[in-house]
Amino acid sequence: MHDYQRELLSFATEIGALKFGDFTLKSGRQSPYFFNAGLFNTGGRLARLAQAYAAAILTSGIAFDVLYGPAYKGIPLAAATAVALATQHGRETPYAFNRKEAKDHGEGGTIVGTPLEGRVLIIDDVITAGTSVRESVEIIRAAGAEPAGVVIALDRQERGRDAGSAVQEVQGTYGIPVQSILTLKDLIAYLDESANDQGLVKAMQDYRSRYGV
Ligand code: OMP
Repeated sequence: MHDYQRELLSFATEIGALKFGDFTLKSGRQSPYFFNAGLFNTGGRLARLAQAYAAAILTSGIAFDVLYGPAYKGIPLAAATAVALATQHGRETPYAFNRKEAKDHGEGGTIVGTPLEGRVLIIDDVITAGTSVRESVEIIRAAGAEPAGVVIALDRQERGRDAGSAVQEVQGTYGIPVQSILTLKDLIAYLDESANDQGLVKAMQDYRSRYGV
């Protein structure tokens, strides 16, 4: 694991953005853990999350022209990561996001920020089944731009609609890379070395055997 991954993992646990217990997911699956990106809800917290995204983007080497954050949760992620790339890495990065409702007055349209042109990198919080990413790809293509890849905080490494993981499906269907800051595998390795709770490690491993790839 890179330092930025380890740092995010321990910080997310500290602020309760990464929680262990019993959670029902969008897919209906019962999960022993949940990652809530919405809890990076202060300037300092968001700055730390954005630093990790910026590091993951630079590590991935994905070439892109515009950073795109899907409404609603992707909006602060795109904005804050564009700030981190500019102020910490000297990379001036245009960013955009969508409105959920089209606007018929003023500047109109559904895209706010820089126009969606060229290679567009999607930034989102978590991929479980990949529903949110599919919607973003359609919006980008409808604007005449091309998706360049996806960067997420957590890849839960779960089966999607077929036998492969949702991330593999996105990579295969659209031919674009998906870079995650953390994966379920990282979480299990971290718990295994840092927590004294072997019951939790086992619950995570069981979940992975049941729904993972
Ligand atoms: P997909 O759109 O099916 O890939 O599911 C991803 C979404 O699930 C995220 O954008 C969240 O709304 C939600 N989610 C989390 O935020 N954290 C988790 O640990 C798990 C989920 C989830 O419900 O699967």
